[in-house]
Amino acid sequence: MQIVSLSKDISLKRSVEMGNAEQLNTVRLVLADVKNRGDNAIKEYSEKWDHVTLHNFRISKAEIESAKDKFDPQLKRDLEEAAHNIRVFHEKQKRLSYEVDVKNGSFIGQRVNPLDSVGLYVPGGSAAYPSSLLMNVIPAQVAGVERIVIVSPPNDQGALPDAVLVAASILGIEEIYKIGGAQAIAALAYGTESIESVDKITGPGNVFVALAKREVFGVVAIDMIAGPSEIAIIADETAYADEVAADLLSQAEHDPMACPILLTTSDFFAHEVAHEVEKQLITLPREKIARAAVEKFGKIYVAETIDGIIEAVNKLAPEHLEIIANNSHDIAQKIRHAGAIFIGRYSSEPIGDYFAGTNHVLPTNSTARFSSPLSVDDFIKKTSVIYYTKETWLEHAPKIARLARMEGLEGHARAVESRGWTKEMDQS
Ligand code: HSO
Ligand code: ZN
Repeated sequence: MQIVSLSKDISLKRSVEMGNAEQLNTVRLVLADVKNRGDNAIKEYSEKWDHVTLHNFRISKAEIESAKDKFDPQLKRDLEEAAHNIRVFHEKQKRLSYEVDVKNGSFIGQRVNPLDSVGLYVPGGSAAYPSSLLMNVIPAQVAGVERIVIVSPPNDQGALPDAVLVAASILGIEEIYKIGGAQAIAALAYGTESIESVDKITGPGNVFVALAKREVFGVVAIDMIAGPSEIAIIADETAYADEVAADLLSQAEHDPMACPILLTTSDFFAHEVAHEVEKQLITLPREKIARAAVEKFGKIYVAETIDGIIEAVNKLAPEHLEIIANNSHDIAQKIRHAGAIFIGRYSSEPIGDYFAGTNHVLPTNSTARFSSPLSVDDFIKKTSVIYYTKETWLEHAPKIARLARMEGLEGHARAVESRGWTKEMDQS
């Protein structure tokens, strides 16, 4: 891992491939085709890209039951405990509707309602993470979303991984379709003969899925478009080099474009960690992916002062930040921009990925400067409510009419006066 001294031009920005013109063209064609031809178009694209002939997209109860029967009971209990922790954490995010009294019995308010329906995209292949299913579905359930749909591309036997079906069934989700790619996004956005459209689409996917989500935005809502994983670790010589190296590799193994970085005030520790990363890479089953990330985007920054590191991290706004130093809590207090902060030696990043209860869908690419982890807020919306009684209307109509006329909007002024207001009533 490259060791450099910390400078001002530190950045997480990788030229993340967000699709080229040809891919965008393909996506637009698929979206239009599914919009026009519905199920038949989806069947054709599933044959072309997923190499399966589908008569029926929906996963049957029998398929879910058989996945459950084959599944390791210990793993099922682990998933259940993780789901419980995630639910407890997200319950705290629920928002209440409120009303503000205005005198004379009038009030204004904000009503909070869940979205009616959401669709979660679960990627296929080695990126099929049951943990991500929990992280997307549970906040939607806590928000009170009635209809939660899962789509996921089938393997060449036309099936979905048992772990995905078991995670879904633990949460009581039954509407699961084995379709993927841009055609699945089209089905969720526009609806087909057999799949009813949803109001919002969440979840990660490949470049075609990401492009399709961007294209249907406006017809439906979408969540963030998350980029490859990032981890920044602030550590001093009180940390253990092998543990810090292991944590850097935990995120490097996600993606060749992942970004693992260490920031330290100790040159000696920097060299120790670089050595450890090399040593551990050799035995990592996903060595190839992790090595690509480490070599291309991994860096160890050595800084003069811890304050310099804090400033750099606030600028970077990394997805994950670990702090393993002698005053970790004090440092954590000074961090304003990060997706999630893991404090101290025993808060290794995967704890957040799987189990603690916080959401692992986090802003990447420095967007933590202005956005937040996936939460219950992503599955609710608010409606404003206004109730004026006659007395309140009488008191304020002249002011409102004056403001409207100031903007040259006579129609607004007349509307508010139309309930019988006369000049004589204007005492204000
Ligand atoms: N670290 C990933 C989430 C994940 N990790 C899923 C393991 N499974 C998000 O950055
Ligand atoms: Zn992870």
